[in-house]
Amino acid sequence: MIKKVILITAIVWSCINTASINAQQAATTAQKTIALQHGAHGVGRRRDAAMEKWRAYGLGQFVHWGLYSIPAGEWNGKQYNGAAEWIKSWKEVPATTYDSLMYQFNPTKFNAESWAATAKQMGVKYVTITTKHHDGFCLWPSKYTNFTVANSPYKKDIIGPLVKAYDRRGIDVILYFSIMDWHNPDWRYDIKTREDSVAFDRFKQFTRNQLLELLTLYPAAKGLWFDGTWDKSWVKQAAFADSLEKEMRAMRPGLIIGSRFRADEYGKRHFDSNGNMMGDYEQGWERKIPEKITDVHGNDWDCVMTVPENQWGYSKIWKGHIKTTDELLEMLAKCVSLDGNFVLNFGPKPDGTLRTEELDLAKGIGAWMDTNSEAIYNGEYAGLVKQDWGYYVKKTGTNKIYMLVFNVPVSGALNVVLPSRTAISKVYDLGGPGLSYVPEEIGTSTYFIHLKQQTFKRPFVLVLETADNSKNSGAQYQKAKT
Ligand code: K80
Repeated sequence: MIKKVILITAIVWSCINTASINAQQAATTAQKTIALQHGAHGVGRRRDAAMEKWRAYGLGQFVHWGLYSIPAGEWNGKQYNGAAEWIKSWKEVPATTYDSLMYQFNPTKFNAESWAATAKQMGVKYVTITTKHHDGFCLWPSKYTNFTVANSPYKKDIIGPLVKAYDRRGIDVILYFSIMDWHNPDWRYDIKTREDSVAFDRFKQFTRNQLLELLTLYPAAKGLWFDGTWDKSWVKQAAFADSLEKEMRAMRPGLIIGSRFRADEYGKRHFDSNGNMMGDYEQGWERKIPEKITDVHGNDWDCVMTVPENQWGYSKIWKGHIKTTDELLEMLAKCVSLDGNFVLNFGPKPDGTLRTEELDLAKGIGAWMDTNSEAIYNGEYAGLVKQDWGYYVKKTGTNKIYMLVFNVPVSGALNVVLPSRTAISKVYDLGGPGLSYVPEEIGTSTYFIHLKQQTFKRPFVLVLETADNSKNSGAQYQKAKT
């Protein structure tokens, strides 16, 4: 029997509006909370060093690599309409023929050091790498299946050298792992019969073995990124998944796991039946970005993004709109301004090299980061009213507010509204040493920063250094009586 308890939760929201930016409004809501065996393990953000570091990353890289890079979205000359890494699920592709792609996997030009160098130059602080995607092919020599890189012509482990190369450059590694496995005969979408249940029990042990194997083989990896966890078969495993999660966390203190790993006993995913997030950060922002701070409910989160509309694995042809460097930078700015990290996907080619388009984007983003990364690393929601020119980012423990400017108004004047009693002591451009501005005060804590030119080729960052103005009343602006 489920014991029902009533909890009165007092939630204090910081209320942000133009009239009173710092106004705090206390709202008290009564919430019904049910006792859960397999719900969230904690409420609120993790404050340990590993998670504080994760929170400060700002920019990350995703890597989708596997057998699917060989067909690259094409089978017998026909184009697959879905994402390239899903090609095995296409009716045109016989499952066994797909699996025999293992005998063609020979990335002779693969160089972990060169991938890591590209990522470093781009300015990423973490990388998420597919160890096993839905097709079940393992990029590490797992001893629990023959379907691994060890049985390909390449033979060598891919994950080990990548972990080493990235880690050596100070880029944290997260291991992507798909629970859904199209190769393992014990995988089921649902469990309906006794036979299904027996098979899936074997599958659960296989999954546990592989995960513990990954954590043992790659002790430098900081976290696990789960995918393929939405099917009924897995959703029904609340107790098993919960105990496996505890086992992994005990094995690796500080381990970071997103909200996509397990469901609670009522089948609720990401957020348990009481609305509390299961895992350390919200994994719901795949190819989408929140609009406003209230959308993220005070949680940690990251957004994983593709360059074309929806291709993760290497696809020979990129159809539709291809995102530009500046569009991606704007997404990065928006994510950081809303307390999230932005993770850009790369789909390496079957020979082990990165495609030119991705190398160019990495270069472009890296060049911008060289000048402006100060506004990205350790950046967080600034609590200011958003303006049309772009995004504010605040830096914890400093008096700095960054203005990431993407849209310059025809007036050339950037509007800034600060909390009352906050003055601007200095304004300067990160990209122009010596390029500074004297803001014009146009109202109470309201300023115009008049730019010195009207055309800008790239997004840029202005730093506002703020000072406490409580003693200096400054100009008195009259309020209208309405
Ligand atoms: C799986 C299922 C759907 C409906 C959409 C995407 C995915 C996988 N998650 C991404 C991170 C990719 O790995 C994609 O194949």
